[in-house]
Parts: sequence; structure tokens; C-alpha cells
Amino acid sequence: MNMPDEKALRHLNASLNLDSLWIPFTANRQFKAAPRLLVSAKDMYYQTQDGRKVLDGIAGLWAVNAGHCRAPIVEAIQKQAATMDYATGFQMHHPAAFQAAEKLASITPQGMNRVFFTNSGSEAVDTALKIALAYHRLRGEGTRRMLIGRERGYHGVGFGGISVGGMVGNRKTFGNMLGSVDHMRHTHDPVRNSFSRGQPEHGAELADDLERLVQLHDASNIAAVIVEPIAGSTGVLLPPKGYLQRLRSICDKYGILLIFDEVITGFGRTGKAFAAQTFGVTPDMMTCAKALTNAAVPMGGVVVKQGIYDTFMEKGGPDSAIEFYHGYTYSGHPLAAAAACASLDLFKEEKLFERVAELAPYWEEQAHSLKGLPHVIDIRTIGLIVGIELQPMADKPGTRAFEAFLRAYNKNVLIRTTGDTIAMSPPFIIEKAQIDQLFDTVRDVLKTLP
Ligand code: PXG
Ligand code: PLP
Repeated sequence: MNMPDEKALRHLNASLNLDSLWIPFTANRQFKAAPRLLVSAKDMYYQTQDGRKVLDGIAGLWAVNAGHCRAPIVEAIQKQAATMDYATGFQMHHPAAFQAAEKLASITPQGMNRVFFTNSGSEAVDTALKIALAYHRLRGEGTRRMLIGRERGYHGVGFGGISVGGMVGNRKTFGNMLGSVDHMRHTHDPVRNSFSRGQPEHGAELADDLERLVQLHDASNIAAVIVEPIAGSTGVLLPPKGYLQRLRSICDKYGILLIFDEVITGFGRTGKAFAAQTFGVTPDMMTCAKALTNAAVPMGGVVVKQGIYDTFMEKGGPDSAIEFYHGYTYSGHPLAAAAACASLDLFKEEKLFERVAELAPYWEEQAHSLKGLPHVIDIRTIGLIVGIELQPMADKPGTRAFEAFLRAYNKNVLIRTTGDTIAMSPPFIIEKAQIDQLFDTVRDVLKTLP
């Protein structure tokens, strides 16, 4: 690891002014009173500003799937930065973006082979929703304006994403958002499904909520349904067996586009390239981000079925017309594209998705060994993902899990919490001994939690 020496760290400590920066999704005042700063990273570990080596139990944030600062990715970015830093993507383009799209299309489900690049998952979601609206309009079904999301969904923080999203905290402050939106019920059913290993048995019928919304709004008004195959940010909620299949068939019956938001489930997290493949259900569009570049440079993307792309090409006006009035200054940015190419090559070369499938049974076993410890009310697992739900403290939701996060960090292990659920999702290069370290630390922490 390229570690700053102690003198440099002391200097950084003394000179760092925390005032100017407003940190995302963070209790800023609490953080600045006792900052947690990471200064370097290699493979499975971070180094903290106070000189500790911390095991990364969350792959950055569901993103650094091949581990940190991997040489082929670092070198690809360095080379691209020195060769061509930036070129506009509007009416011009550059080779690496085409190569990245081709590599991405080679691992997506059959028929999903056209890619629109963005710079984040949030932008990917907003882009997918806009593609859905424009697609129906081009086909002469311009009344299909309504977008359906799901309670407890997270689709980033753009106005589109929070509108179809179902996290109250992310929505309540921001007024009306998109007008024509409705939500299905979430699928979390702890009474029937707690401590399931993999997909829970009960709840396929919850997909019929879409049928109910079709009866209410009429199919002729509905453009698309967006769901995370596994809800990540709201606490690792797996789809009940048969649920996604049922959503698919209801969408087919009524001509509604099905969008899977694979921002965290993409790139091997469940043991196959995408959760769509793990669950055997092919959507019409998929959003991705995070591990697309192993998180080394921001990038997101929307992958669509060829028929959707072809509709824009066939009905989007003469060849000289811009078929889709949408794009970001940095869509397909050269550094991001180079990082994506190198990441996708590395995943393949090291067979990292297969490694997830191999490690998953061990991971599941270790995770479920926490059953019976204080406060643990549910454990949910698949691939290299675990959600450990804790009984909330009376009148203080989220406090118990956050305390677990702080204590684990002091024991040199980085975990993530959302509400009262601990979520872990390590890089795929994790070794069994490191899996043990993760769960042993969480076990120790749980035993002493208030
Ligand atoms: N969709 C999904 C399903 C996500 O998980 C986004 C969209 C937005 O991506 P960007 O790149 O705009 O952040 C995400 C992001 C957590 C956590 O704690 C997860 C995310 C973001 C923040 C926290 O699980 N995922
Ligand atoms: N705001 C202004 C004034 C702009 O000119 C642009 C892009 O040109 C944007 C916002 C959007 O920025 P981006 O393309 O990076 O999303």
C-alpha cells in the first residue's frame, strides 16, 4: 500500500480545515467533531488518517468489486489521462467509450445490448425513465407517462429517482417531485420470511400490486415500472421466489417497460454478472454504475434491449436528427471509459463473479451464525451480500446500528448501516480468513451493544 508516512499524516492532521466542505448523507456536525478520514487503499484495506489499517467490508459502497487500487485499472486511467483527458461526446466521440459499451453489452442478458453512459447511478435512473417516456411517445403511445416505483426503493437522488423511490427521508423534504408516479408495496415480510437464506419463500403475490395499479390508472397511461432486483439501501430486501417473474409477466401483459436498477446488484455481486441473470428474469432496461469502473472514476449506464434503441433509430426522424435529446457533458468520459474497460477485463481475467458464487455458501454460513446474538431480528443473504437487522432502540431508530458501525470501525472493520440494518458487501477478492474477521468483529460488537 502506498501509505503516507507518519510525519505527513501529522502534518495533514494539523493543517486540514474541515469547514468548507458539506459532506453527503452525513451528520456533518457530528462528523466534524470526530472525523473519520481514509487516506489510502489497497486491495481489501484502507489506511485511516490515524494510521490504522481497516478491512473494507463494503467494497467502498457496493462498488470496489475487484478491490482497491488494482494495478491494471490504475494504469489504464493514468494512460488515458496522459493521452486524451477529455473530448466532447456530443456529435463527436472517442474509441474507449465504444469499447466499454461493447464489453458491458457482452455480459448483460441476451438481447440487452445498447448502452447509454452517464456519470452516476442517479443519472442512469433519470436517463432510463426519460428513455421510457420517449420510447412510448415515438411508438404513438404518448399517453404512457406514468412511472411506477416501489416502497422502500432507492433510485438515487435526482428528481426522477426520488419520485419513483420509496425512502421517506429522501422524499419528504422536496415537495411534489414528478407528477405522474405511483408505488407498489415493498416486499419485506419479516413475520413470514425472517432468517431466509437466499430468496424468501413468501410474497410472490405482492407483484399483483402492479395489477392493482393497472386497474386504477389504466395500462394506456403507464410507461414503466422500476425496481431494484434486491433493495440495497433500504436494508437488503431480497425478492420473494417468483416475484420478479410475476412482475415480468404483468408488464408483458400490459406493454409496460420493466426497468431493473442494478446499481448495486450489477457486476457479480450475486454470483452472476447481473441479478437479472441470477434470478432468471430479463428486464427491458437496466441501470448500472458503481462497479462498472470498480468505482475508480464515476460512471453509470443504461443498458436497453435492442428493440428500444431501434425504435429511436427508426422513428426518431431523418438520419440527420438527434433521436434522443439527452446527455451529459461527461457521458462516456475518456477516463471513466478506460477504467470501465480495464475493470471489465479484470473481472473476467480473475473470474471474480465465479469467485462470488464459490464464496457465497461460506459467507451465508458465517452470516447466519450470528442468529441468536443480542438484538438480531433478521439475517438476509445472497452472493456476497448480508443484511443483519437489529431491534431498534425505543424512540431512537437507527441509533443501535450506527453505534455498531462506530464500534466496528474502532476495531478496524468498515461496515455500513441503514436504519437498524447492518449491511456488508465486500470486494470479491476477500479471503475466508477476512470473512471470518468481518463476522467475528460484528459478533463482538453485537455482544457489547447497548
Ligand atoms: N440506484 C440504486 C439501486 C443505488 O443503490 C443509486 C441508484 C444511485 O447511484 P449514485 O451513483 O447516484 O449514488 C444507488 C446508490 C447504501 C447506499 O448505503 C447505496 C447507494 C448510495 C448511497 C448509499 O446502501 N446506492
Ligand atoms: N448547467 C449549465 C449552465 C450547463 O451549461 C450544463 C452543461 O453544459 C449543465 C448544467 C449540465 O452539466 P452536465 O452536462 O455535466 O450534467
